[in-house]
Amino acid sequence: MRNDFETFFQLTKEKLENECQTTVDDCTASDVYYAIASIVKNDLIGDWSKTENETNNKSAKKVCYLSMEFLVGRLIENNLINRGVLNIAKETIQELGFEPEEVFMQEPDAALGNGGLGRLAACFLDSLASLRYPACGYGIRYRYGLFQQRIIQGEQIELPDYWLEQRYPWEERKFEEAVSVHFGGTVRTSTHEDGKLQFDYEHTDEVLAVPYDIPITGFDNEFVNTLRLYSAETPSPLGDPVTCEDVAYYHELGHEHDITQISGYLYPDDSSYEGKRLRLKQQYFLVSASLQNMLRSFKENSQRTLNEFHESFAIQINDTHPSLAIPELMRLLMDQERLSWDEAWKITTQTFAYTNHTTLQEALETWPKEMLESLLPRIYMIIDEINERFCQSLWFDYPELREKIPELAIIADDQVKMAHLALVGSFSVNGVARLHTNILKEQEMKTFYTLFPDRFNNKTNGITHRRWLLQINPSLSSLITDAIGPKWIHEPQALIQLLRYANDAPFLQQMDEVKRENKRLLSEYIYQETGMTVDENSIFDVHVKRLHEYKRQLLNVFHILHLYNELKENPQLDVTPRTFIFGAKAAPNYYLAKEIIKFINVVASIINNDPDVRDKLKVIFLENYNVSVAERIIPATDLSEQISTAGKEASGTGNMKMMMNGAVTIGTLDGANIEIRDLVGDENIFIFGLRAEEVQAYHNNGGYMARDLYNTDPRIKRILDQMHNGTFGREERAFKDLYYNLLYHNDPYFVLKDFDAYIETHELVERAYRNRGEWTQMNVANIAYSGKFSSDRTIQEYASQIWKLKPLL
Ligand code: F58
Repeated sequence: MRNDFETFFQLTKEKLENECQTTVDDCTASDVYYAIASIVKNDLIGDWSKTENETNNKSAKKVCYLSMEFLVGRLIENNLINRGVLNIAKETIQELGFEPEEVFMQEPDAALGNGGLGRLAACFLDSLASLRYPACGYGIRYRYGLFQQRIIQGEQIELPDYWLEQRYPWEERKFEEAVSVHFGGTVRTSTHEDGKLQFDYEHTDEVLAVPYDIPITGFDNEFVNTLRLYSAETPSPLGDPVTCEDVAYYHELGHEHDITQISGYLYPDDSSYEGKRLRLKQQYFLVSASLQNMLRSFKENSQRTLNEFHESFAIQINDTHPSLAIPELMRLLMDQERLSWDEAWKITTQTFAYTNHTTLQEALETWPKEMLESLLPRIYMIIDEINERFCQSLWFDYPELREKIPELAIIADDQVKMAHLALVGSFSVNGVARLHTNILKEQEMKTFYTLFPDRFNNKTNGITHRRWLLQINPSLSSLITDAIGPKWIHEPQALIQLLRYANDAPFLQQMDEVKRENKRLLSEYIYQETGMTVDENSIFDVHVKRLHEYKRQLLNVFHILHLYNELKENPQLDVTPRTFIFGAKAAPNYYLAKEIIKFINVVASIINNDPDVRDKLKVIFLENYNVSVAERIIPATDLSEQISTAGKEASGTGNMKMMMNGAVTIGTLDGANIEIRDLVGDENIFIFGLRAEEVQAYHNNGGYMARDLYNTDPRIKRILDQMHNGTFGREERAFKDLYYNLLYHNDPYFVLKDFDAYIETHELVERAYRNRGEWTQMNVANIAYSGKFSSDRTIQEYASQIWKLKPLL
């Protein structure tokens, strides 16, 4: 595309007329959005097929990223930046009488993920394309993304997220590449003419997996990868496209509903893992369709033999959710391609790599044996055989581990343990931050680590600095580029050069102004969303992430209440004004998490309406936290709350996004916070609280009594009593369950234990913030050292150390 305004404007005009049936005078923001998306799509389509053809022609190895979640958010601005036309698109929009933001907002925020795990997958796709690695993301095209959250009288209400209501311009339906996925039925065993066993499946339910492809553009290159999302549809009995009669026929059987449910909605829960049949169906649907697609493409395009499949594909499984891919590849290689078990196993175990994202026991997936066996009989047979062979090898090759076999087995107590399947069937298993990987090796997966020491490796997470700095914080990005040149956009480690400016007063002054402006913009948004005005000079103290007890939003609220109580007692107290900003969704069935949301909102309403503290404290809960809301909040953050119970947050990625935008972290030594601290040094971060080893020691040996703290620390007693005696709710029972959990269940996430250290550390924050010059220096240091947390670095490590993948130049 010619990158000049005239051409772009002319193209937009033509699109409006030809595709939107409107004119430059009558068009709406939505028309302009579709017109511009269409220009970008046309512009990239040639590069898209070129990328695919080149990958095939050069027999280049490709990585396939299998994930139940891709939290992509909006693509329009990202694509305009990547294709180098953002500024002329903005000019065009303004010429047509609209604000760019108004037009970009027309795109639905694709919320096909819950949080960090899904967003990581999206950042990885961005880096893969930007670094020219052949790659494909495989996921599900959920008709409903993560629920939309409304807060009504302080409580979370979930509404369906029907994001496909209007046409989604980025996707391409590829019906000709649809494949069938089979569920249920029975397996008949016989002897094939080649003398090997033959497995035939009878009376199965067939589901059609129809791919929808989304282009993933690289930054400032002509590289375009694919995100392939599968939709579940009813197959036509004749194998032809579905007709009206077929639909009626299936409808009658209630079939269609069951089938389309498979890509119906995204599951929002990891507070406890319950075997849900529909989720199991989703997982198999995803992996079966993806693997059939890979095999088909391999046979069509590759000169290699099947034994070399792993030279063409590396498959990364994002947590255990897609781990049925392991038995599925075995099935396809044996039953369809007629390879022997040993041949198939060799290929499979050279192909798969598994990433773990959690050590929370309750979040580890297991499936009831009967459920798996009845839904996927052949897959169950294969898992059973993998398990049998694994246990045999333990028995014969590791006699010292014999007593551990029940603990290590894939199938035990009538449950199938997906993490064990993933560990046995992959050549690599990685954690997502140094501490997390060490916990896997030394605690959670200790015996597996002694068995397979070479499989374990760490890949500290990263985020794409192009979206999370360049796109969302244009004024800071310009300031950085003016100071150190544009190299950082391609090589984020170059941000380190900003250290040269750490003592440059005019630069620090400009940094401060940028932050102020970003805070002003966020204040406007807060006003628009909540009707609340906030003090732009206050500390913007931000806690945004999924709501989970281990993330300890409750600890944050206790700090707020502590300040409130202090101010009520002594209204003259000299505190720097603070605006506490929360954003969080709770899984709909996670009762305590929803109570915490309610608690935050009740505390907010008391504080915000109390004239005694109104100028000093404000508490804002922004509803429906999602990628787009994060994009507004992060550039305006002063203080980044990363206060999980040590050992529980695998990595965290919000911590990285905030750091990269200059925020200073208050956090525990958990996940990637540790690596942030290692880089910026203790002088540029506020660390407090129990360490992971201490938390573990309390778990193992006891020795912590929450009640003792209640009895000895009057600040804690005051807050808990308020929670319990109705101060924060008219109902007699208000927040008693949170209270009971702390006192009677002995504070499982050590909120009270870390309270004192947290309060003290916040006092240090306040002191530091008052010294504007020093605070801004901390901001600079955080940005300067954030290069390591670019997903480009993470992807280069995966590519060279796990996938053995080369960029296509
Ligand atoms: C997150 N997991 C980790 N899970 O909590 C976070 O520390 C890490 O940085 C991130 O992965 C990326 O590695 C996470 O987001 C989920 O969203 C669950 C997935 C399964 C359904 C319930 C939510």
